[in-house]
Amino acid sequence: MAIVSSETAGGFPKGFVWGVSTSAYQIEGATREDGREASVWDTFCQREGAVLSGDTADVTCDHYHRFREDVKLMSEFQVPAYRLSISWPRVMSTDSSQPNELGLAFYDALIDELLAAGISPWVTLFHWDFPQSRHDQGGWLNPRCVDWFAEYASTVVERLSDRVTQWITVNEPQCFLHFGHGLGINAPGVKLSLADQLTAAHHVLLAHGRAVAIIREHAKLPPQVGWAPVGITCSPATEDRAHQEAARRATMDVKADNLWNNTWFSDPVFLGHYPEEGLRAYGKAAPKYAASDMQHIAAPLDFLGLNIYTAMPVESQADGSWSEVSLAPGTARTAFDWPVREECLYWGPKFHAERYGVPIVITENGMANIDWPARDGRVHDPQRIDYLHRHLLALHRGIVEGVDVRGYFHWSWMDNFEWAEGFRRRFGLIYVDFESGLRRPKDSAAWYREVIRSHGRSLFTE
Ligand code: IFM
Repeated sequence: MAIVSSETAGGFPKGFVWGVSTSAYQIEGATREDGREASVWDTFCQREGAVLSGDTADVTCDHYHRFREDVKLMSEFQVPAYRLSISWPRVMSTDSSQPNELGLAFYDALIDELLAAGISPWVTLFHWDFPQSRHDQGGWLNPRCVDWFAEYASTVVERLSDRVTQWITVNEPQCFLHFGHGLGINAPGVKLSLADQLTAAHHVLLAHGRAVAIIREHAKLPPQVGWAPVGITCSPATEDRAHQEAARRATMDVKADNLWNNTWFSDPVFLGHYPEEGLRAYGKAAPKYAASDMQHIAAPLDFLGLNIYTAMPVESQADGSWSEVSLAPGTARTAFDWPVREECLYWGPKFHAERYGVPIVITENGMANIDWPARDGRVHDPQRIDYLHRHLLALHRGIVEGVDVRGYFHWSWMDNFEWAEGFRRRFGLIYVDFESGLRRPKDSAAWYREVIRSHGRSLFTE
């Protein structure tokens, strides 16, 4: 990854990467084509009441058939980098241990199309679509899942690493473990005990480490490797030192009853051990493991990807503890009810960079909205533009102060299947009519093009 220079005044550092993100399951559709195996999400979508309005991703954006059109649109909007994910059940055959040639051919064609358009592909190996057949064999709870993931990762690296240099192993382990294996409200929809969730999490960490080793050893071009946990962020109520310290501690805290935290995941990856607070909080539920596991998990990374959407304000208490601060009535919220708190892109990267000492890439940030085509046929989304503007300025502030942030990927390039929330709310810069498949760039797409074109300078002229 190019070293970012300190020329930040009025713009972003040289080499800073602008991009957009999607994931395979959310956009591809074609769930039963060309030998694709069933994913746990296909099964989950069939479960009565599991997904809002009974929506499924059988077609979603139909990107599998329309990827050329999508890449062309990206090129028209001058997108330099595109973060996509590979569908594991699409590229491994029904017994999940043999490559599926047709699935791989799809990604070959997609990567070729991107490169021909001058767009750099950032490939995520696992963004939640786990093969159903592997889940039936125990899924992430079965220690063999590490080998299964290694087979899959080797297949993808062997096939794509002559053209792909940017790799992300796993997206948001907190989400698919907490929501999918703890609360059971995302696929695979199981409710494991805390101890079992932590065992599954340990296997995910090992699978991540194996994938890093595979990429480093087998990539045909020099790779850059990272991973993309959810960057759960707390912000200080005011910039008073004590509140800043409270926010830092709250951001790195571990709650005893769930896996929704940063450090249980990123401490092993970057520091080679589970956090003390986590071991204390989880007590007997914490996994037992071989000492050598941590060496594999802590395989060095080039960057930490952070998916950050909001922040929870906290304040310091007289006894040194921290507490949540209630938001003012009427605080701006997105269509997901997530508070609009742009300071998340200042404090989140800063706290993580200070703790882990690695370059940061914002791998996701954006907002859900209820967008629709207006009578003039265009999709006006001033709230998304304002959300982005605020967040990019907050990110810039950290960069000026020395936080090493190397890139920003907007979530999402286009409206898509928002997991258990179906299609009702939209995250895209491109509006998708899910009946006809028609794409319409929203106003925010044109606005973001200007940010990209000016390398962030336009943020300071409006
Ligand atoms: O759509 C998701 C994505 O798949 C993972 N991160 C959060 C996004 C918005 O909810």
